[in-house]
Amino acid sequence: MSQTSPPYRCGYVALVGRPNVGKSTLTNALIGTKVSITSSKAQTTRHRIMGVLTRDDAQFVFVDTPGFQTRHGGAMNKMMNRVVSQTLADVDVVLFLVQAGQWTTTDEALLQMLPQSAKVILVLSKTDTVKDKGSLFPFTAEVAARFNFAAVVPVSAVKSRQLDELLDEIAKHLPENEPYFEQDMLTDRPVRFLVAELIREKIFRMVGDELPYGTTVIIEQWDESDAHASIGACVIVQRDSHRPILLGAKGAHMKRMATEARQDIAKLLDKPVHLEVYVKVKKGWTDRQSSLREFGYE
Ligand SMILES: Nc1nc2c(ncn2[C@@H]2O[C@H](COP(=O)(O)OP(=O)(O)OP(=O)(O)O)[C@@H](O)[C@H]2O)c(=O)[nH]1
Ligand SMILES: [Mg+2]
Repeated sequence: MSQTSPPYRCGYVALVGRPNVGKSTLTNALIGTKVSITSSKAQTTRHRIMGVLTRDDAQFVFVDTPGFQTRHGGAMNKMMNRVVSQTLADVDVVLFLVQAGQWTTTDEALLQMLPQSAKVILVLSKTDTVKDKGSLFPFTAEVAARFNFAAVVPVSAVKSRQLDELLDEIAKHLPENEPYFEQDMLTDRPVRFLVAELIREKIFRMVGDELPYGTTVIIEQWDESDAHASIGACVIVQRDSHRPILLGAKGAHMKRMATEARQDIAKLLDKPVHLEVYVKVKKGWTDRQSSLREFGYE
């Protein structure tokens, strides 16, 4: 770096917001790679997931978080909310996502938790869904008046609108630091985790509302050579009655989900994949701390 170039910036940037507001889609769009799964169902993300973007002038360490919610109790939901509050305490910049034109009591609750210690940028998400753009001005002014936001940026992750503007705005507020990670680092999550998540994503996307919340995926077998990978994954459900729903008639439903997951995994690993998926019942696992730990939840 020459004497005259501006100092390099690097820091942690959390994405927080109510379930389904578009945090994971935005994380993936900002770094340009899929590190976090997405679906139209609320509470898709369950872990803190890091995604790194390295530019010439700055390195952004994004931290995608579970949707913060105030409606459900249970060990799993408490754990997910805890991830949000712990992440907020530990970052340089916060992206507070609010869906353009929609303000809810959950947004209000999260607003109360925003730290004074970090720079908070108000991000209005899914602007492509708003037909009357003019209506966004009063909405934006009203939300912007509720907190000392460092900036307000409307975006559409799906249409890639305003993403560079958002990155430039974030970069201004990152501390001066040398990059924390190698340039080719994309996430801190091991590839096995990403594979389990891709399978969970298909379940979230392809089954009805009653099932995904009591479901998790464990990788039980992994054989990989240069040319090929053979993976065995177990889907844990919390009720006997969930097994036939997941499998579908003659296993057709599960077969479809496994096929879609296998295609994504083959792309991720860049080689052909043989994927076997089976189902086990573990009653009430989402309410037990010990099961959460056993299945890799923090
Ligand atoms: N039209 C439109 N849809 C979007 C946009 N961003 C996200 N979505 C959709 O909104 C839904 C939720 O997106 P996610 O990225 O999974 O939301 P999230 O905030 O991570 O949700 P949780 O992990 O459940 O808290 C998905 O169906 C996305 O395709 C956007 O910019 N425009
Ligand atoms: Mg998410």
